[in-house]
Amino acid sequence: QKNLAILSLDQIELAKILLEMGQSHLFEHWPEPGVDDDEKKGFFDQVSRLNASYPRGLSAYIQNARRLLADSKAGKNPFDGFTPSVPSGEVLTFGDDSFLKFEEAGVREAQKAAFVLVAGGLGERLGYNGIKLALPSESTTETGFLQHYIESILALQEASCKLTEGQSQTEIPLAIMTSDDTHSRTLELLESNAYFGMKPTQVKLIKQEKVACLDDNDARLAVDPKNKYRIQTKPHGHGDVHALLYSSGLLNVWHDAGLKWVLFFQDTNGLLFKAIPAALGVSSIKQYHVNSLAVPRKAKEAIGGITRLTHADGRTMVINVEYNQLDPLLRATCYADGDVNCETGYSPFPGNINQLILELDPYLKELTKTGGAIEEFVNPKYKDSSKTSFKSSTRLECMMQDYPKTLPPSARVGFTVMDTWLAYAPVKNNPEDAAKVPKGNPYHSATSGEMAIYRANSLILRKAGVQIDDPVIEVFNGQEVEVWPRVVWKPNWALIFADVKSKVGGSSVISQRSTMVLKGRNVYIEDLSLDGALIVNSVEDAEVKVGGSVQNKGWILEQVDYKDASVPEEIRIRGFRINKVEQEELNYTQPGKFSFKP
Ligand code: UPG
Repeated sequence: QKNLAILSLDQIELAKILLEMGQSHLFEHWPEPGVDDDEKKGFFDQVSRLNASYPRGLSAYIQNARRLLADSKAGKNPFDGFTPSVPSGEVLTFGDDSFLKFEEAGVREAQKAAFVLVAGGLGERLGYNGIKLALPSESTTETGFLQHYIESILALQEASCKLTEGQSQTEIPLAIMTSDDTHSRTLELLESNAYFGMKPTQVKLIKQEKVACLDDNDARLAVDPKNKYRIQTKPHGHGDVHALLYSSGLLNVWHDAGLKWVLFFQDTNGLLFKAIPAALGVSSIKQYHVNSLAVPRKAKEAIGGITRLTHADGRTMVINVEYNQLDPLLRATCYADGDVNCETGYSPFPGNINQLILELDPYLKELTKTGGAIEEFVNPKYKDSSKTSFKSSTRLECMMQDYPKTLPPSARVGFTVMDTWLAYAPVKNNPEDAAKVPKGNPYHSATSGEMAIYRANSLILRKAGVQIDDPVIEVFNGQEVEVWPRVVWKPNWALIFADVKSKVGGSSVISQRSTMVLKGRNVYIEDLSLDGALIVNSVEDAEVKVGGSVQNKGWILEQVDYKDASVPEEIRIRGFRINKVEQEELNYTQPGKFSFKP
């Protein structure tokens, strides 16, 4: 009470809310006015932020927490009354006629799209100290994830405008959700690299706030162990992205600019943009309000399962069931063996890669009602079976893929399944954990993420008629992987399969030990026989034909032990480094037509 005198009117209001919500313990240890007054004001600054950043404020947070904690204590199953079954979606086969049709439609639509990258997570499982967006997606060109994403969006922007000639050049917006853990380093990465070619105004950073931790089933907010004038906070999860897009006004801006699609994606998937054009094409042709991208899922793989849930009362929805909930849900219903592979060798439930495409208009209408609040969950670690106290404080969490849960049955919610080799290779697990993944399941490590890029590019070239040697199996950091020729190209060389087909001709051959890097829009490969390393750098207006026999010592993969602390972390976590012994490097810096044939 005595401390009220030092507070502003707004702060007194916040204090009243806290007292009404049973949070008087937060002030119990406060000394007399005059002692630590600045810290006390700092406390209210924090409370004010917590209040403003949660849809409907801190009191709603506490109420929701009490409800969810009571459900958790009572052992209430969030899927009570629902029976899971395998849903059917659009299954695409790379390179066939319908795939090509979807890709073209997707490129056409791209100029009406906005991209949203969720990158607030630190990636504790990876054990990498930097932000994941700065991590090289592969070490042949050392292109980082953020650079690759931005270059892909720029290539898409250009291709889309070209397809609909006559229209003004669109700038596809990119929003990046950061958190206190990643914000300043993300901004610095962009600024020190001239936004990787995007206009700075094209990129918007939206920062998620953490939420208050909870000490007990009454949702008493936890005092920060490091500062008695602060509430302890933890991340709320990637579901925050919806509320932030709405409260920042970005959705309205995009809507007013005539945009039609919002595409969400995650921080480390080097293959994703190979799948985006076709997936967007599916959204457009099938008129999906919500389209999730999925890949065949191995049982127990740490990716959610896309599931049809049918309630006893007749309601149904197609939704992600998170990987830790899928097995108990299946066991409790009609799948006694739980999360196991079926006769195909895969889980019958498609795996959610959390690439969501939402149609903007219905999305904005829905968020106008909900403010972007997403169904939350709580996961307290109880001290004992009485479930009356926690081992450590907990908090509410939410996931962006739970957005469709509140949609009416009339909403058109679908999903698109693509081959894993084409669409999904995240970098999440540290070498030790990756090496322990059950045999046959994907590692989701820096090693497998990089190898997947070479494999995808090699397979695409094969499909376009290039003869590519089979891979060899090698072990890096205890993980057995296929090593294909290290083929890398910039997104503006080829974005969709039709681009690749138009740029390779004749009969070309690439040996397994080879490296080929293509940087330049108009580079054409014709009757090339490559056994070694070939690097082509070419400016926009040069047209270059590369063919003939290129043979040299090439670039060699050398083993690195992840425990060797003398090696930089981004190399160590892969288990190899590239020794650039010898290469043919072609540089075209002037406009004109060129042909290379040794
Ligand atoms: N992220 C945030 N804020 C947070 C937490 C995470 O922005 O508070 C970002 C993070 O940077 C990453 C993405 O969200 O880009 C996903 O986080 P991650 O830890 O990689 O997610 P997972 O727990 O592995 O699972 C997600 C989905 C799951 C899906 C899988 C596919 O929840 O359903 O199968 O990603 O990769």
